[in-house]
Amino acid sequence: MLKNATLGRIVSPGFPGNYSNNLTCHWVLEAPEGHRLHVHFEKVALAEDDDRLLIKNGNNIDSPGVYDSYEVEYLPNEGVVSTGRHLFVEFTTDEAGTCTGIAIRYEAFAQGTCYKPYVKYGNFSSSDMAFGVGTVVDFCCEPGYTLEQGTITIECVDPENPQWNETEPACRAVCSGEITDSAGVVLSPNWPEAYDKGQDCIWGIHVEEDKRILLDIPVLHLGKNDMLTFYDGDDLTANILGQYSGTLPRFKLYTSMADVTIQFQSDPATNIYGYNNGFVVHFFGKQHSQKRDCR
Ligand SMILES: [Ca+2]
Repeated sequence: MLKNATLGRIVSPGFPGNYSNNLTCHWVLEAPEGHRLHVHFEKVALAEDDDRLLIKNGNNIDSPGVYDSYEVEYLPNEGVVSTGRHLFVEFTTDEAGTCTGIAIRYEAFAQGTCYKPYVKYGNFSSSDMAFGVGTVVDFCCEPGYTLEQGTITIECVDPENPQWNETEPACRAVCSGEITDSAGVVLSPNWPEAYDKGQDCIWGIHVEEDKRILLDIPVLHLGKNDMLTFYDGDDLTANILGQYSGTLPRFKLYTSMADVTIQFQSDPATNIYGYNNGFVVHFFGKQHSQKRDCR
Protein backbone atom coordinates (compact mmCIF):
# COMPACT_ATOMS: atom_id res chain seq x y z
CA MET A 1 0.00 0.00 0.00
CA LEU A 2 1.51 3.28 -1.12
CA LYS A 3 -0.27 6.02 0.84
CA ASN A 4 -0.08 9.66 -0.15
CA ALA A 5 1.18 8.61 -3.57
CA THR A 6 2.15 11.82 -5.34
CA LEU A 7 4.91 10.81 -7.75
CA GLY A 8 6.87 7.61 -8.07
CA ARG A 9 7.65 4.47 -9.94
CA ILE A 10 6.73 0.81 -9.53
CA VAL A 11 9.07 -1.81 -10.99
CA SER A 12 8.93 -5.58 -11.05
CA PRO A 13 11.39 -7.42 -8.75
CA GLY A 14 14.91 -7.39 -10.22
CA PHE A 15 14.13 -4.72 -12.85
CA PRO A 16 15.81 -4.04 -15.30
CA GLY A 17 17.03 -7.60 -14.91
CA ASN A 18 14.53 -10.37 -15.52
CA TYR A 19 11.81 -11.11 -12.99
CA SER A 20 11.49 -14.55 -11.40
CA ASN A 21 8.88 -17.24 -11.84
CA ASN A 22 5.86 -17.81 -9.60
CA LEU A 23 5.46 -14.21 -8.47
CA THR A 24 2.31 -12.52 -7.25
CA CYS A 25 2.89 -8.83 -6.53
CA HIS A 26 0.26 -6.31 -5.46
CA TRP A 27 0.51 -2.59 -5.10
CA VAL A 28 -2.27 -0.29 -3.97
CA LEU A 29 -1.69 3.34 -4.83
CA GLU A 30 -3.59 5.93 -2.84
CA ALA A 31 -3.43 9.54 -3.99
CA PRO A 32 -3.82 12.39 -1.48
CA GLU A 33 -7.38 13.48 -0.66
CA GLY A 34 -9.06 15.18 -3.61
CA HIS A 35 -6.61 13.75 -6.11
CA ARG A 36 -6.62 11.13 -8.86
CA LEU A 37 -3.77 9.10 -10.33
CA HIS A 38 -2.21 9.00 -13.76
CA VAL A 39 -0.06 6.00 -14.65
CA HIS A 40 2.41 6.07 -17.52
CA PHE A 41 3.88 2.83 -18.86
CA GLU A 42 7.66 3.11 -19.18
CA LYS A 43 8.17 -0.56 -19.89
CA VAL A 44 5.99 -3.63 -20.07
CA ALA A 45 8.07 -6.57 -21.30
CA LEU A 46 6.45 -9.86 -20.38
CA ALA A 47 7.24 -13.37 -21.57
CA GLU A 48 4.63 -14.61 -24.02
CA ASP A 49 3.05 -17.03 -21.59
CA ASP A 50 0.80 -16.50 -18.56
CA ASP A 51 2.71 -13.59 -17.07
CA ARG A 52 0.32 -10.71 -16.57
CA LEU A 53 -0.01 -7.08 -15.55
CA LEU A 54 -3.42 -5.91 -14.36
CA ILE A 55 -4.44 -2.44 -13.23
CA LYS A 56 -7.78 -1.85 -11.52
CA ASN A 57 -9.65 1.39 -11.00
CA GLY A 58 -10.02 1.08 -7.22
CA ASN A 59 -8.28 -0.31 -4.15
CA ASN A 60 -8.80 -4.04 -4.69
CA ILE A 61 -8.68 -6.78 -7.29
CA ASP A 62 -12.46 -6.75 -7.78
CA SER A 63 -12.49 -3.14 -8.96
CA PRO A 64 -13.14 -2.54 -12.68
CA GLY A 65 -10.08 -2.99 -14.88
CA VAL A 66 -8.31 -0.15 -16.68
CA TYR A 67 -5.44 -2.21 -18.10
CA ASP A 68 -4.87 -5.91 -18.73
CA SER A 69 -1.77 -7.10 -20.58
CA TYR A 70 -3.76 -10.14 -21.77
CA GLU A 71 -6.10 -7.91 -23.71
CA VAL A 72 -3.87 -5.07 -24.87
CA GLU A 73 -1.45 -5.59 -27.72
CA TYR A 74 0.02 -2.08 -27.74
CA LEU A 75 0.72 -0.03 -24.64
CA PRO A 76 -1.51 3.02 -24.39
CA ASN A 77 0.90 5.88 -24.90
CA GLU A 78 -1.12 8.22 -22.71
CA GLY A 79 -1.23 5.67 -19.88
CA VAL A 80 -4.30 5.19 -17.71
CA VAL A 81 -6.07 7.32 -15.09
CA SER A 82 -8.11 6.52 -12.01
CA THR A 83 -11.50 8.04 -11.36
CA GLY A 84 -10.96 8.09 -7.59
CA ARG A 85 -7.93 8.10 -5.26
CA HIS A 86 -6.89 4.49 -5.82
CA LEU A 87 -5.32 2.16 -8.32
CA PHE A 88 -4.70 -1.52 -7.70
CA VAL A 89 -1.77 -3.06 -9.59
CA GLU A 90 -1.19 -6.79 -9.86
CA PHE A 91 1.82 -8.46 -11.48
CA THR A 92 1.79 -12.26 -11.67
CA THR A 93 4.16 -14.71 -13.32
CA ASP A 94 3.80 -18.41 -14.06
CA GLU A 95 6.30 -21.22 -13.47
CA ALA A 96 8.56 -20.71 -16.51
CA GLY A 97 9.74 -18.05 -18.92
CA THR A 98 10.79 -14.58 -17.80
CA CYS A 99 11.52 -11.18 -19.31
CA THR A 100 12.52 -7.65 -18.29
CA GLY A 101 9.23 -6.92 -16.57
CA ILE A 102 7.38 -3.73 -15.81
CA ALA A 103 8.19 -0.15 -14.92
CA ILE A 104 5.27 2.18 -14.43
CA ARG A 105 5.34 5.79 -13.36
CA TYR A 106 2.51 7.28 -11.30
CA GLU A 107 1.64 10.85 -10.52
CA ALA A 108 -1.29 12.32 -8.60
CA PHE A 109 -3.32 15.22 -9.95
CA ALA A 110 -6.12 17.30 -8.47
CA GLN A 111 -9.77 16.48 -9.17
CA GLY A 112 -11.15 18.99 -11.67
CA THR A 113 -7.93 19.24 -13.67
CA CYS A 114 -6.18 17.22 -16.35
CA TYR A 115 -3.15 15.16 -15.36
CA LYS A 116 0.31 16.62 -15.87
CA PRO A 117 1.56 15.34 -19.22
CA TYR A 118 4.65 13.18 -19.24
CA VAL A 119 6.81 12.49 -22.28
CA LYS A 120 10.00 10.52 -21.88
CA TYR A 121 12.86 12.09 -23.90
CA GLY A 122 10.72 15.16 -24.46
CA ASN A 123 9.48 18.38 -22.93
CA PHE A 124 6.38 20.49 -23.05
CA SER A 125 5.23 24.04 -22.48
CA SER A 126 1.82 24.74 -20.96
CA SER A 127 -0.49 27.73 -20.82
CA ASP A 128 -1.37 26.75 -17.22
CA MET A 129 0.85 24.68 -14.95
CA ALA A 130 -2.20 23.64 -12.87
CA PHE A 131 -3.63 21.98 -16.04
CA GLY A 132 -7.18 23.23 -15.56
CA VAL A 133 -9.81 23.04 -18.29
CA GLY A 134 -8.73 25.17 -21.26
CA THR A 135 -5.00 24.51 -20.76
CA VAL A 136 -3.06 24.10 -24.01
CA VAL A 137 0.16 22.06 -23.97
CA ASP A 138 2.81 21.97 -26.72
CA PHE A 139 5.34 19.14 -26.90
CA CYS A 140 8.84 18.86 -28.29
CA CYS A 141 11.46 16.12 -28.18
CA GLU A 142 15.05 16.19 -26.98
CA PRO A 143 17.68 16.34 -29.74
CA GLY A 144 17.90 13.08 -31.68
CA TYR A 145 14.29 12.10 -30.89
CA THR A 146 11.24 12.30 -33.15
CA LEU A 147 7.62 12.89 -32.15
CA GLU A 148 5.54 9.82 -32.87
CA GLN A 149 1.89 8.96 -32.42
CA GLY A 150 -0.29 11.59 -30.76
CA THR A 151 -0.21 15.26 -31.65
CA ILE A 152 2.11 18.16 -30.89
CA THR A 153 -0.60 20.20 -29.17
CA ILE A 154 -3.27 18.95 -26.76
CA GLU A 155 -5.95 20.78 -24.84
CA CYS A 156 -7.66 20.02 -21.53
CA VAL A 157 -11.38 19.88 -22.27
CA ASP A 158 -14.71 18.99 -20.62
CA PRO A 159 -15.39 20.77 -17.28
CA GLU A 160 -17.59 17.83 -16.18
CA ASN A 161 -14.80 15.29 -16.62
CA PRO A 162 -11.52 17.06 -17.45
CA GLN A 163 -9.44 15.15 -19.98
CA TRP A 164 -6.98 15.77 -22.79
CA ASN A 165 -8.65 16.07 -26.19
CA GLU A 166 -5.89 14.09 -27.95
CA THR A 167 -3.34 11.41 -27.18
CA GLU A 168 0.02 12.67 -25.95
CA PRO A 169 2.88 12.05 -28.35
CA ALA A 170 5.89 9.86 -27.67
CA CYS A 171 9.51 10.75 -28.44
CA ARG A 172 11.54 7.98 -30.05
CA ALA A 173 14.95 7.60 -31.61
CA VAL A 174 13.89 6.42 -35.06
CA CYS A 175 15.64 4.53 -37.85
CA SER A 176 16.54 6.97 -40.66
CA GLY A 177 15.97 10.66 -41.22
CA GLU A 178 16.87 13.73 -43.27
CA ILE A 179 18.39 16.44 -41.11
CA THR A 180 19.11 19.99 -42.19
CA ASP A 181 20.02 21.53 -38.84
CA SER A 182 23.46 23.10 -38.43
CA ALA A 183 24.16 20.90 -35.39
CA GLY A 184 22.45 18.02 -33.66
CA VAL A 185 22.60 14.39 -32.78
CA VAL A 186 21.81 11.05 -34.43
CA LEU A 187 20.93 8.18 -32.10
CA SER A 188 20.66 4.47 -32.76
CA PRO A 189 17.04 3.28 -33.04
CA ASN A 190 15.33 3.08 -29.59
CA TRP A 191 18.28 4.73 -27.81
CA PRO A 192 19.03 4.46 -24.86
CA GLU A 193 17.42 1.06 -25.16
CA ALA A 194 18.92 -1.59 -27.43
CA TYR A 195 18.27 -1.46 -31.18
CA ASP A 196 16.40 -4.27 -32.90
CA LYS A 197 17.92 -6.92 -35.10
CA GLY A 198 17.64 -6.63 -38.88
CA GLN A 199 17.69 -2.82 -38.98
CA ASP A 200 18.78 -0.93 -42.07
CA CYS A 201 18.73 2.79 -41.41
CA ILE A 202 20.02 5.75 -43.37
CA TRP A 203 20.36 9.31 -42.12
CA GLY A 204 21.31 12.20 -44.37
CA ILE A 205 22.78 15.29 -42.73
CA HIS A 206 23.03 18.48 -44.74
CA VAL A 207 24.56 21.66 -43.32
CA GLU A 208 25.05 25.03 -45.03
CA GLU A 209 26.82 24.66 -48.35
CA ASP A 210 30.06 26.44 -47.50
CA LYS A 211 30.64 24.27 -44.45
CA ARG A 212 31.86 20.78 -43.70
CA ILE A 213 30.77 18.50 -40.89
CA LEU A 214 32.51 17.49 -37.69
CA LEU A 215 31.21 14.19 -36.35
CA ASP A 216 31.88 13.44 -32.70
CA ILE A 217 31.03 9.88 -31.67
CA PRO A 218 31.14 9.50 -27.87
CA VAL A 219 29.34 6.13 -27.81
CA LEU A 220 29.74 3.25 -30.21
CA HIS A 221 28.79 -0.09 -28.80
CA LEU A 222 27.60 -2.53 -31.46
CA GLY A 223 27.42 -6.25 -31.98
CA LYS A 224 30.25 -7.71 -34.03
CA ASN A 225 27.95 -8.34 -37.00
CA ASP A 226 26.38 -4.88 -36.85
CA MET A 227 27.83 -2.01 -38.84
CA LEU A 228 27.82 1.77 -38.74
CA THR A 229 29.14 3.45 -41.88
CA PHE A 230 29.82 7.12 -42.59
CA TYR A 231 29.85 8.31 -46.23
CA ASP A 232 31.50 11.57 -47.21
CA GLY A 233 28.60 12.90 -49.28
CA ASP A 234 24.88 12.83 -49.77
CA ASP A 235 24.36 9.20 -50.81
CA LEU A 236 25.75 5.68 -50.46
CA THR A 237 27.97 6.02 -53.54
CA ALA A 238 30.17 8.59 -51.79
CA ASN A 239 33.56 7.71 -50.34
CA ILE A 240 33.48 5.88 -47.04
CA LEU A 241 34.83 8.00 -44.19
CA GLY A 242 34.75 5.14 -41.74
CA GLN A 243 33.04 1.84 -41.05
CA TYR A 244 32.70 0.48 -37.53
CA SER A 245 31.40 -2.42 -35.49
CA GLY A 246 32.03 -3.68 -31.96
CA THR A 247 32.95 -1.20 -29.24
CA LEU A 248 35.15 1.86 -29.70
CA PRO A 249 36.25 4.72 -27.44
CA ARG A 250 35.18 8.25 -28.40
CA PHE A 251 36.39 9.38 -31.81
CA LYS A 252 35.86 12.15 -34.36
CA LEU A 253 35.52 12.35 -38.13
CA TYR A 254 35.49 15.24 -40.58
CA THR A 255 33.69 15.32 -43.89
CA SER A 256 35.16 17.17 -46.87
CA MET A 257 31.80 18.70 -47.78
CA ALA A 258 28.44 19.83 -46.40
CA ASP A 259 26.74 16.42 -46.48
CA VAL A 260 27.22 13.16 -44.68
CA THR A 261 25.26 9.94 -45.02
CA ILE A 262 25.14 7.56 -42.08
CA GLN A 263 24.07 3.96 -42.53
CA PHE A 264 23.38 1.53 -39.74
CA GLN A 265 22.77 -2.16 -40.37
CA SER A 266 22.16 -4.73 -37.66
CA ASP A 267 22.43 -8.45 -38.12
CA PRO A 268 19.04 -10.03 -38.81
CA ALA A 269 20.06 -13.21 -37.03
CA THR A 270 21.42 -12.34 -33.60
CA ASN A 271 19.44 -10.80 -30.84
CA ILE A 272 20.70 -8.03 -28.68
CA TYR A 273 22.23 -8.21 -25.38
CA GLY A 274 21.08 -5.36 -23.24
CA TYR A 275 20.94 -1.73 -22.39
CA ASN A 276 23.09 0.98 -23.98
CA ASN A 277 23.89 -1.01 -27.08
CA GLY A 278 23.94 1.47 -29.89
CA PHE A 279 25.59 4.73 -30.82
CA VAL A 280 25.46 8.46 -30.31
CA VAL A 281 26.71 10.74 -33.10
CA HIS A 282 26.92 14.50 -32.55
CA PHE A 283 27.36 16.65 -35.64
CA PHE A 284 28.35 20.25 -36.15
CA GLY A 285 28.61 22.33 -39.31
CA LYS A 286 32.07 23.92 -39.35
CA GLN A 287 33.59 26.65 -41.48
CA HIS A 288 36.35 25.34 -43.71
CA SER A 289 39.57 26.48 -42.11
CA GLN A 290 40.76 29.53 -43.95
CA LYS A 291 44.09 31.23 -44.26
CA ARG A 292 44.21 34.02 -41.78
CA ASP A 293 45.31 37.42 -42.88
CA CYS A 294 47.96 37.87 -40.18
CA ARG A 295 50.02 40.94 -39.68
CA1 LIG B 1 6.41 -16.78 -17.41
